[in-house]
Amino acid sequence: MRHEDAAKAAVRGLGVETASWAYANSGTRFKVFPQPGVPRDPYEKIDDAAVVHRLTGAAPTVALHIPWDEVDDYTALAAHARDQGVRIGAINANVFQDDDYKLGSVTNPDPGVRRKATDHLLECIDIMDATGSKDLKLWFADGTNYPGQDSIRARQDRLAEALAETYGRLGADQRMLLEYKLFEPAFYSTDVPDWGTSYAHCLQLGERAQVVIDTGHHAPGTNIEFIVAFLLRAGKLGGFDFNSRFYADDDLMVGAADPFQLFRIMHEIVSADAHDPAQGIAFMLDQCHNIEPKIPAIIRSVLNVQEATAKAALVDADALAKAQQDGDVLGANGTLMDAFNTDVRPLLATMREDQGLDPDPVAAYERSGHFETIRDQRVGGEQAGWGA
Ligand code: AOS
Ligand code: ZN
Ligand code: ZN
Repeated sequence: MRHEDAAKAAVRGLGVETASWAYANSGTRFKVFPQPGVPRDPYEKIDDAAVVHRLTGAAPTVALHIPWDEVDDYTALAAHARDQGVRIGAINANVFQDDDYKLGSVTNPDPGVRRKATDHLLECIDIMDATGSKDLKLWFADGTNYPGQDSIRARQDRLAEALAETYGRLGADQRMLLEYKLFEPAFYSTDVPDWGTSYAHCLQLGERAQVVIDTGHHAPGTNIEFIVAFLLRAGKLGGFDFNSRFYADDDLMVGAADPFQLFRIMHEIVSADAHDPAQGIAFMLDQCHNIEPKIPAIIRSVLNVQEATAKAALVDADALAKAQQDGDVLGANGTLMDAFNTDVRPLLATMREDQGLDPDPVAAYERSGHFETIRDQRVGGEQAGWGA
């Protein structure tokens, strides 16, 4: 197969999961700037996700967040998604927005609070059963602010206990995806601060527990592609929360701050054939569009992931392997850079035309009239729950 055809095939197979909360209003701790036309309920978030999928052909699933997306009937919500041509992706648990969780959720020193938090995780699995979701995504805000505040070791024991109970409730075809984050909201110690901690817990839990890499959750300068390579080799990479950052957990559009980093990550993925949907890696967006229009920003993000994937698939693997074997440092690096420096936009435009899509999905959205419709129909849209 020609390299261009291989690149098109790699991109065509890749599904990017969008997040329900990215369609809703969001902001920083300082201010939420409401936008016209944002969804008023989970059904309308799914409608917007379906628009992104229809225009890109590449966003077949949408992640939910409980309780931000709480509804009476989850089976009906999943049926609505199917009618719109998308499916429910990961169920994101929320054990960080309740007064009881001031000192932690599943690692709280109070057993009653731990029970409440674990019950919420179990409830999320009920929702997975009802919606057909395969992934339970866990991010814990748990940690401490001051040395001596609590026992770091005891908190690990409590975490392991809650994870084990939750893991035991998973169905045979369901996974637990454990996310890590360096800091925030805890500032002294975080209970799942890094991939090593997440990996160790997942290893102990079993095969269906895997690590999620949120690209914004590392110290500056961290080599994220190393983490990708390590976890892939160990069979422990469950997926990504893609976004980009300039400082900390900025949740900006993936590929906006550092497209080269995204390319390096996708190079590790493509060189291990992990972009193949059969490998089960979830390519999710975890972003907030605070000042830019949301749907076009999400479309742009999907395209950014596609571009990085196409470039990664254009790497001349034979030439790279030979240069690496020969110890040809400049040759190997040059092979990688040739692919990164290729403008893949024309190639992706023809791929979309082959798929019967508009070659420019952002422009197609602007022309579609969707924004004008939702602006007029939806009054009083939702706040995601973030940055309130
Ligand atoms: C928090 O920083 C994490 O990135 C979470 O993945 C996510 O933003 C939150 O749980 C929304 O679901
Ligand atoms: Zn995340
Ligand atoms: Zn985050």
